[in-house]
Amino acid sequence: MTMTGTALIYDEEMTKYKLLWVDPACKIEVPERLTVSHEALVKNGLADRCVSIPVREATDADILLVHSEEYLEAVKKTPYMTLEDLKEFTLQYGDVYFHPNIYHCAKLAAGAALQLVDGVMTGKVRNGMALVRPPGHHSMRSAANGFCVFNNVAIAARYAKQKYGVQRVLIVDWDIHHGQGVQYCFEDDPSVLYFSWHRYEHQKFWPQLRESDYDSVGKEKGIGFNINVPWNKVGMENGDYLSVFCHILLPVAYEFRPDLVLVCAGFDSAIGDPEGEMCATPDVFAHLTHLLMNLAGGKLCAVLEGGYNLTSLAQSVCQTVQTLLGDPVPRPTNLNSPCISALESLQCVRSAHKAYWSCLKHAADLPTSISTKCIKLATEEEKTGKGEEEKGAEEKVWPEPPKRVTPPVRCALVLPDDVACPDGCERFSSSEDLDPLSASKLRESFFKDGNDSAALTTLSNLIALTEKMEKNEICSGLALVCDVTMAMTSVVQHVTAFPSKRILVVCVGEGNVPSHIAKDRETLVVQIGSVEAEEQSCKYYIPVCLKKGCSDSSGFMQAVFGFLLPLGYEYDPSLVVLVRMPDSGVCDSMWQHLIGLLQSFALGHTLVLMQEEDKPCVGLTASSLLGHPVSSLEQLQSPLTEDVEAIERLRHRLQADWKLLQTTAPETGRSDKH
Ligand code: X5A
Ligand code: ZN
Repeated sequence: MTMTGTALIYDEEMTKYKLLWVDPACKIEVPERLTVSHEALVKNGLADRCVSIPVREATDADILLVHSEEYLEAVKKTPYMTLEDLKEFTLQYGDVYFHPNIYHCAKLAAGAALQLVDGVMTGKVRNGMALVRPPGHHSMRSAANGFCVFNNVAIAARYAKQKYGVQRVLIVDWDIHHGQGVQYCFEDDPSVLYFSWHRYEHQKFWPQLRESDYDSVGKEKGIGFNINVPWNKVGMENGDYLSVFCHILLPVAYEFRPDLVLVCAGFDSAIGDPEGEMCATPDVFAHLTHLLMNLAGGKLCAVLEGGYNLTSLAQSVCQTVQTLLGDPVPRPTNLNSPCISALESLQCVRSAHKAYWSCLKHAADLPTSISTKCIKLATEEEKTGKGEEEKGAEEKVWPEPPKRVTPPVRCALVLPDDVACPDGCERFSSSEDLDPLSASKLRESFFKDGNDSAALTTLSNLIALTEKMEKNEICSGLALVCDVTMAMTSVVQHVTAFPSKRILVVCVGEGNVPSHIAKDRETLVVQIGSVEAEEQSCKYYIPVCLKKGCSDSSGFMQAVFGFLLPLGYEYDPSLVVLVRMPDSGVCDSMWQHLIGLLQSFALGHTLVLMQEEDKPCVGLTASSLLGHPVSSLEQLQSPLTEDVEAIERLRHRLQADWKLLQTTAPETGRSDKH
């Protein structure tokens, strides 16, 4: 088991079928979707960095894990059909076409997903992506649908359970269409959690199913294990997507504790796509991928579904694969507040699932006005004829995502000489002395008596390290110091002396944060612990108070997903300083997950400050800074009611300033404007 490396599965053969007649519904599903995606990976040097795994044909037994014998036998005949027969055969299904070579390609597409599962489950690679055609998530037990022939991801999930005894599989479907085939396959199965967001427009958008709405939560034993997030407007942006991840998917996924994550990786949810008509930019997929990468010990398999704007598709595929490879994620771009319609969906989903997930137990109820009023508005809008075609017609333009550069040093440590430097990291000690001005400032602030030269050296190393991080010569850092508060203070003072530098300080555990840091708007301080100072919170000092402190994992995760991540995204720091207060009580795996998640910000520039007695944690901290997979948390209990209530009070107070904290739609003016 190496658990490193990223698989790429691709075979040109899957470009060798196409639409042979005129059908406006199917003309966007072209072979170039695959060639441009693959060429972009090659051109960006990403294909070369992946472990290439060959495709195989899925066997009958594999396909029968999901599909009926009658259906398989029918599809088997298609290679021998005449054009007329193929057209006729196609007619019994919705929005799909057949070709003499599609059966072969469909076997390869499903087989590619299985090869990927094999690679990840045997530990040959950590994660990977399969570039396939035809896609899979619309196909049903006995029907092709929506360009899909066999349900690649559903087959992969059943296969993983059968062959590897995987107990829980999370399927994240970020394609812009509802993967109804996946939903039907697993709706009564609690071992597979299916999450899908999709353009819905109150059932006006294809496939126009009642059961794609938020209230289809699964059935029988599988109740609660089907999560639908309907988008009732087009034009959703990065902020809408990330908000759903923070407030729905991530808390539920961490509570579910999957052993394997499968992604129905459709990129028709990206800007420029003629089907989705959404406005999320390709770099958002770096974030979506990154946020899922420490679930299931890092075992993530992404399988291509839709994506019909060739430019947007290729860029999005590159962002996804580059993130799987472990490169630092870009700063979030175009991050606006979630729109009202997105907030309505968010609120509906959270309320529909509150009975099934303890992380959502205290979610707001649904005001009865939402669903009914929305439908009314939708109809009115139709009458006024606010032309959807008009909106779709304007060609979207967006800048190409900037090249993502990985600093030569991934993780550097400032350590006392007697502490060994972990593998893969560099021990940092500044070659140059601190400039005289900074040195005298430090001496003045902390060493009035001027005798602790070891501590002064540590602090000046720390500052030199921070400077190298700013220059992007070093990605992340870790320092073991004798006083974390002093170290935090000197780093903050130094960095905020430069204009446009913004620090997100995350304090884990108790301990006073000096008030000048707390009040400074160049720093956002979020403190998680049994901090008593609830009333003192202001826009830039946010204490999230937990009765039992950081040892309470469920409360802690509630704070991380519901507060820290949305705040971090909205603040968009240039540096994250993570301070581990002495006796914080945080458990090792939660600490590691926190580090992984914080690397969503500031190009991965995270500086961890720990006090010397936390020396035993240096290794696992460095490992997470290097991006190594983290093992799952132990089972989460219900968060304490009083904690959740305190958190909700804080949310209400802060959401006027921090829009990504919102989990409900405002009471008035619903959904009439994007
Ligand atoms: C895989 C996928 C879309 C089908 C749209 C048909 N299918 N109108 O994106
Ligand atoms: Zn799609």
